[in-house]
Amino acid sequence: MRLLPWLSLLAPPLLLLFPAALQAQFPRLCTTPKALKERKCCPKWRGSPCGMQLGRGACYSYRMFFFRTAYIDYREDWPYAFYDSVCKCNGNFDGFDCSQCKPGFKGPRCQQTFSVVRKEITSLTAEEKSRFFTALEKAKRTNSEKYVILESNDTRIAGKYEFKNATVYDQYIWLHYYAAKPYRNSTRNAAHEGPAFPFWHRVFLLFIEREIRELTDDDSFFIPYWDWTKTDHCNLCTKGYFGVSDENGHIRRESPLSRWKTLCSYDDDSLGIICLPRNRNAPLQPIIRKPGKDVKYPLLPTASDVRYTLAAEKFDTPPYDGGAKLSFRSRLEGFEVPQDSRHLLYSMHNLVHLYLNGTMSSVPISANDPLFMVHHAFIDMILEEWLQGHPGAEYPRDERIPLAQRADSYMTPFFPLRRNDDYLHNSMSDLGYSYGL
Ligand code: KOJ
Ligand code: ZN
Repeated sequence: MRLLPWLSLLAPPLLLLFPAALQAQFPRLCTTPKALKERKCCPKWRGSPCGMQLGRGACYSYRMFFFRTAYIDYREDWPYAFYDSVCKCNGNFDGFDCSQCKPGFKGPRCQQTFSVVRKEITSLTAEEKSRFFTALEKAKRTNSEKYVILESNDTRIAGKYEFKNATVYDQYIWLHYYAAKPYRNSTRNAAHEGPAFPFWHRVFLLFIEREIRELTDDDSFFIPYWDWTKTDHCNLCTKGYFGVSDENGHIRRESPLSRWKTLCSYDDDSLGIICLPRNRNAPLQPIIRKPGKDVKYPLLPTASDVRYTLAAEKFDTPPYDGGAKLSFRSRLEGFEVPQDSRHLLYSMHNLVHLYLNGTMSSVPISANDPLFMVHHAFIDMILEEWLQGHPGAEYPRDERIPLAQRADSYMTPFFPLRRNDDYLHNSMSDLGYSYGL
C-alpha cells in the first residue's frame, strides 16, 4: 500500500474503458493504453522497467518465436493473448515489476530469509485470531493500488474490456474466478481437474498472504489452516470464527462476514462472460453457507481419507482429469474416492466445498467465502507432506493435459510468470512457510 500512492490519482476512480483493439490484464500499470498497444507488461520501478538499473530484473520476451496459435480462450496460453513481454526478475526479486521479494525473503535487497509457521486455526492464540480476522476485514475494505480487475463479454475475442478497481480481498477472489471459470464450450478450466490444481492454489495463497502482509505492514501474518479431520461438522461456522448461518444460508448479523458482498456471483452460468453483470443494478449477493444441508454431501472427509490420499504413489495419472485413478492429485482434489460404506461421490477438497453448500460449492466464486483460504491451507499442507515423501516426483507431460496446466505453461493469471512444474521441486521452506500444530 505504500507503493505508488499517486497512481490512484492518475486512474479514474472506478472504471477504465479501452477500445476494442486494446487488450489487457491486471497490474494497473500494464493497463495503460501504451502498455496495451506495445503488448508489454514491464512497469518501471525506481526509474527503469522492471527495476533493471538496480539489477532487479528485465523486460523479457518470453516467446522465442512470434507466431500466434489460435487460442480458444484468452485465459489459455497465459499471458499471450495480452502481452509479448513481461518482467523477469533476478535472484530473490519478485513481483510484476520486480519491486517485491520472492516468498521467504525480505529486506531492501531481498537477501534476508524468513519463514512463518502456518498454525491450525483452532490453536491460534486470541491475539493471533484477532489479527487474522482484522486483517481479512481490512483486505475486504481497502482498494488495491497495484491491481485492477478485468470484465469482458467474450473470452475468445478481443472485445471491449473494462477494468475496475477492487479491494485487496476482491482481487484475490477475482484471480480464482478468472482461472476457475470453465472455458467457453468446455468443462475444463485453468486451475482444477488437472495436475496444476495443488500448485496453482499454493501460488494463490502465497499471493494473498503477501498482499495482506503489505497491507497491514505485518510480515508475520500467515494463513492458518483448517484441519477438518478433527471435527464431524463445520466447527468454524461459529460466532467466534466465520459466523453462523441462518436457515436461508445467510450469515447472522453478529459476524462481520454477514456484511461482505460477493464478487462475480451474478454471471455464474453465462459462459464466455468474465465477471460482467447482466444487470448492473442487480443487488450484490451475500455469502451463502448451509453446512451439511445438501443430502448428497452431509459429511466431511476423515483422517482415513487423508491417509488414502497420501498412499497414492504417483503424483498424477492419465487421463489427468477428474477420472484419473491411483493419482495423488485426483485423490487430493477429491475425484478418486475411497470405496467404503459412505458411497461418496466426491471426497477430500471437493467434499469440503460441497459440504459447505453455498458460495463455497460453486467453483468460480468459492473464494468469496474466506473459509476457502483456511480449507486450502490444509490441502496445501497435505500436498507438502506428499511432496516430502516423494522427492523424485515429476510433473506429467502429456498432450491430454489442457494447455494452461501443462508442465511448461504459465499459471493463469499470475505476474510475474509462474511455470506449473517449478512447484514440484520447491520444498516449502524455500517458499517461506511451514506447517505447525
Ligand atoms: C468449489 C471449488 C472447487 C470444487 C467444488 C466442488 O472451488 O474447487 O466447489 O466440486
Ligand atoms: Zn479452486
